[in-house]
Amino acid sequence: MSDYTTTTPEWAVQGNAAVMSGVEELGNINPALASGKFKPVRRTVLSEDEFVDGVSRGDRVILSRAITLIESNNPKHFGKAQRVLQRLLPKTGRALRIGITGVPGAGKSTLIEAFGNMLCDEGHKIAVLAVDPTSSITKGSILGDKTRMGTLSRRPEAFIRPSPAGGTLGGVARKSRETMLMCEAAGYDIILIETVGVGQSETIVRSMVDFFMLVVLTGAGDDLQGIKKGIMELADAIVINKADGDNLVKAKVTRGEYERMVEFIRPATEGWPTHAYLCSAIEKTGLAELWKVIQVFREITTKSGVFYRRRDSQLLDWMQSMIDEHLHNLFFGDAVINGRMPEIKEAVLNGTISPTQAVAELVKMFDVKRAAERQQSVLKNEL
Ligand SMILES: Nc1nc2c(ncn2[C@@H]2O[C@H](COP(=O)(O)OP(=O)(O)OP(=O)(O)O)[C@@H](O)[C@H]2O)c(=O)[nH]1
Ligand SMILES: [Mg+2]
Repeated sequence: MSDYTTTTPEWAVQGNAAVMSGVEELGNINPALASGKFKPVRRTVLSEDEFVDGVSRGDRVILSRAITLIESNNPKHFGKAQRVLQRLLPKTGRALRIGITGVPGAGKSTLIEAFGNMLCDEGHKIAVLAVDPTSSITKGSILGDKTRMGTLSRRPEAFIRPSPAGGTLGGVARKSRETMLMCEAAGYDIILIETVGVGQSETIVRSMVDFFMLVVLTGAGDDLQGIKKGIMELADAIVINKADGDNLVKAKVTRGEYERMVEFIRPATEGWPTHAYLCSAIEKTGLAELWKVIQVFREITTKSGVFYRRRDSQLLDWMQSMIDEHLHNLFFGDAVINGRMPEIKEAVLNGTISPTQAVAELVKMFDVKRAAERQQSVLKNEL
């Protein structure tokens, strides 16, 4: 099969390599190319076998390309990506998946850098991913955060990948999950996923990970109001970062306040009480303790069965949400439905028919099989 990246210029792929190695800005490469100084190099097409073998061997360049294939919106790449992933599935599921959310500037990236380095020192292989549904505009927060992950991005044991620019929320969720699986198949045993705590991205990440932490700042008074109670209910740990220098005393007070708050909140994980912890990503304090907490969490929840029960329900929820989105797109993307919708809406507003009757009529008009045929290529893009 020769359907992959025959025309992808070298710099487009180097964009990812640059993030991993922390060598050059993407922006430094484009102008040179535009000026005609360098000719774009045509990449060889990798076969399904080469993808599977390369990822299994932990080849970072091939892993990067496999993720690009997963992220591609070209329907031709979709089938190939799925076949590669299918073959790699037996190698997935062994990593510990950790999500990190928090307000902008809380120190998530700095914490990941310090925490990731510590884990690499202990012999782990770390994959750092980002989920940022707005990344088509910002080009992925991690790209901008490269300076905060400078040392981690240069380590051979670490692999850093910016958020997919998926378009739809469902697209970003699917691509992020499959990217995580690819990294697991490549041998990364700890996956760290950063997301800004806005919109629905934290819910997406919670539904992908085993352990979820909320990074907050000191000065609880203002902060607590800025943090949605809903986010606290998703967290297995609340990490008060920047507990250093003059801030330390304040951080301890903040910790007490969060401790009192979580008493009134249902824990995110059955049998695991959420607590607040102090750390400083800059001074690298509290990180070893945090890691200990996560290990105890894994031990307890594995023993109780909650760990793998959550994984199972995450898989089924994922499938369910894709079915929902699929059917939604099929229905609302259907030409017949679209054609009749204005007049039916009008009839509802006029009081000629009830909303219930309107739905019954629309559903009667909806020919699933024909709509599916019409929508097939569109759906492949959006899945
Ligand atoms: N004093 C102190 N400053 C810190 C600490 N951690 C992060 N910072 C600083 O806080 C600022 C924001 O840090 P980031 O790691 O970019 O925060 P973030 O949560 O990833 O931000 P977004 O990606 O924009 O959401 C930077 O200037 C860091 O140097 C810490 O432990 N102590
Ligand atoms: Mg960040």
